[in-house]
Amino acid sequence: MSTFAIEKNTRTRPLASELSPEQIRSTVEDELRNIPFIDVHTHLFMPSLGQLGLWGIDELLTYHYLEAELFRSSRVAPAEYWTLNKQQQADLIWQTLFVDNPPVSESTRGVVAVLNAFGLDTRTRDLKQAREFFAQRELAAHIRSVFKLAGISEVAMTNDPLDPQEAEAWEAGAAPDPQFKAVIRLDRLLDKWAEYVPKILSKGYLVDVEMSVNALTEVRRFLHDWAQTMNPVYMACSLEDTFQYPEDSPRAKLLTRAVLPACRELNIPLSLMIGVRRQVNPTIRLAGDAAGVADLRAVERMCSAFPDNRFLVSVLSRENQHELCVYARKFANLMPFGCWWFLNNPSIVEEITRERIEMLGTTFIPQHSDARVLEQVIYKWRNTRRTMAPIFTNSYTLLVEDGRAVTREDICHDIKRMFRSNFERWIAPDGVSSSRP
Ligand code: FIX
Ligand code: ZN
Repeated sequence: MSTFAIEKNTRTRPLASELSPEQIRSTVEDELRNIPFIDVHTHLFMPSLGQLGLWGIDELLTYHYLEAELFRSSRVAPAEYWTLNKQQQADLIWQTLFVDNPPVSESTRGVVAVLNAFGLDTRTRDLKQAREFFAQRELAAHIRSVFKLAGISEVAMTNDPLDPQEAEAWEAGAAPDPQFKAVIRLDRLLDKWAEYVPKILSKGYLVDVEMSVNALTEVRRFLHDWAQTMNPVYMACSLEDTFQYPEDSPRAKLLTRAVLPACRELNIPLSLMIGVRRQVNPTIRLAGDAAGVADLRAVERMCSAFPDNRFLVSVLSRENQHELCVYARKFANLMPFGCWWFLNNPSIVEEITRERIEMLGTTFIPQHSDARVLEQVIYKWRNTRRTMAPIFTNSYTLLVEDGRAVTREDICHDIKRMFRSNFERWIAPDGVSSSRP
């Protein structure tokens, strides 16, 4: 009961569908389970992109998150590990992280959850059963089954037009797939301009390392042409913790004079994922990136300077999260999303999500999976639902305590907004610059 004395009982007759505090938790859990989510950032690939798509037990176990954990528990040095083949690597990781030691970390427990979801032995000493299971799966049916288990309807991919293997597949006419939304990934263009000028020239775009006015126009044409091929829902780049904007760099010129204008012309958002410290330990390859506190004044300046652009922003440092919420209160063209990478752990997801709700209501996108291997969406979204349920329950309980009835329709509305329509409106052709319904 509220601690504030109510001068007079102004409550109107209770709503027929008004939830009691006890009913709120179960209703939140129901709606989290019933509503299919959109996964707004992954490294998954539609089946027509062929071998780029990763799935099955050996890919699950050689995920770079697990490789980082392996090197903390195994005497095998990275240099030796990289000489092993994929199955040998997976066997070593299974033995070290799952047999020799209980798999209690977020990423190891995730593999257990995937095996369990398919009714496979989670205490086995070898991978024979799992390998036989995945070997007999037909990919299209497997994808449908995985999406259903994960409670997702579609995912956004990460598509790099400067990746030779991927570009070739798209140029060969890879069939689009409504469950896999394309996203033009810009890291190579922005971070390795001089290195990729010859490649872009070879495709018929008159660019130059000095980045003449004409070159920038040609980059916009390059982006428009790839947008024609991929039909992207947004463009994206990851940026280091040292990212500054504006800055006197090829990256800033490309963002200002090519990428942001192209996004406006295509009416799609730009996703900025800020705070990575690239390759602090290159001996462990993809696992070698770390996190750093970024100067979010760069986000402030971009949102302010480009009011007609819509931004999706995720930051990698826990220390930047509160600041990002404050900026989202200042700029309606800024949509915070996800608990990225090293933040995707319940203890931190809880803190981030609570402060977002307290400051932004439901005008943000709580989570993305960042899945690199298909079946990871099963555990990443299961964990998200499990972590979010008490957070949302608390928010509605407080609302009832403070004097406003809550219904199932309210809860359904908010979950749909956070996990679907905030994104749909952000990428919509008639895109709005806020998440107003
Ligand atoms: O830049 C990104 O998209 C990051 O998510 C990846 O580079 C990173 O390796 C990852 O998969 C994190 O979950
Ligand atoms: Zn990613």
